[in-house]
Amino acid sequence: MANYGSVSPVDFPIPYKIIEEANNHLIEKPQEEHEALLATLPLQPSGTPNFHPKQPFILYKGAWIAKSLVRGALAMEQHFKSRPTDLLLVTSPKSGTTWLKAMIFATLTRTSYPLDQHPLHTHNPHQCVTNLERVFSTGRRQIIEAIPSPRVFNSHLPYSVLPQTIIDSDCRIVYVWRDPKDVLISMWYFSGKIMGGADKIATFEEVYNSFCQGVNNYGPIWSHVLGYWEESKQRPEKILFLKYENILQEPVKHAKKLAHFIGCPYSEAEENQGVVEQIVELCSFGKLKNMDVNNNEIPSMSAHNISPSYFFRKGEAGDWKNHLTQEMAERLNTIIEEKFKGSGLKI
Ligand code: PPS
Repeated sequence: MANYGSVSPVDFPIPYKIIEEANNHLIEKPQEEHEALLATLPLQPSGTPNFHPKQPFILYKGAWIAKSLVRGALAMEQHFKSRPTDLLLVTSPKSGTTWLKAMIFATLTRTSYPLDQHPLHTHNPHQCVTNLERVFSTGRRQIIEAIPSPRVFNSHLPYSVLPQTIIDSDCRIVYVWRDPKDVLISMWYFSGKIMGGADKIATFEEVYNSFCQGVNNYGPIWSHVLGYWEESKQRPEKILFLKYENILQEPVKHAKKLAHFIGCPYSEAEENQGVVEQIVELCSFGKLKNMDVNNNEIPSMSAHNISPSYFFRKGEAGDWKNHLTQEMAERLNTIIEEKFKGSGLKI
């Protein structure tokens, strides 16, 4: 395999983990120059739960974000240089990030590897596509620069927090959102796994109430969705706006749409050979959930009490019906419908 320790020309993305391992000498001490600003930002209201007690949410440009990730966003604003060939997947957490990381990565690399030897068999989707604000918060900005084009990243940052370079450049954004009620349930279970029981920190009712107030990871969720929705209406060539439930319902149609948007549409020959269906299958919940790579421990994740298996739970639409009372569902729906009013968006 080529040496990815320096920028070498390739025409497909390399799993981020391989680049990081080849460039680990570039990791720096995280920047501390924004500490004064961080100290002035409002802390989450008392009584609102947070599953990372050492990482309170702070209010930055209208969004509740864990402190270290605001640090990452500030470092991105200062140092990140977007390239026109960059591709950014943006989601509110628990909205389909893992799935779309796999889909985007597999789509872009489909002619680079036989599908049965594809890197997704040996790398978790999060090792293929990394999160920008997280790597910037951990002193890895030089690694980001060392990645050969085309680069693929993900971010959970709201549109209002994206660095100007991303907004101004020709790079493209794929945005995925999901019924917030299912986001809440998915978040509850994920946090529970990390904490060895979510109710060690807060009751489900407390988490629900906080979510309804907009105080959750990168929340409020309605502002997150609306920010990208409004911009995608203005610049459809820049932002592809997708919904998790729609992809679940018609995966092949969405796989084609995605490939077209990211500049590598399926040829007629590929379609006739069933390549679209093969990519959809490779990235399907059932396939990824059962791969060894998504069940074995990964040291960098274990350090944060995360197992790759935590990213695969049910992979369905509507699990909220098993957890929310009708009253709870109606209250959250009403809040969101009110916020979405006039935008053309519906849950
Ligand atoms: S994270 O932490 O933000 O990266 O989490 P994210 O991947 O956005 O969300 C996790 C939920 O996505 C489901 N999932 C999938 N659904 C469909 N297809 C595939 N391939 C897939 N992979 C992960 C996962 O099960 C979580 O949803 P829930 O409702 O908890 O099952």
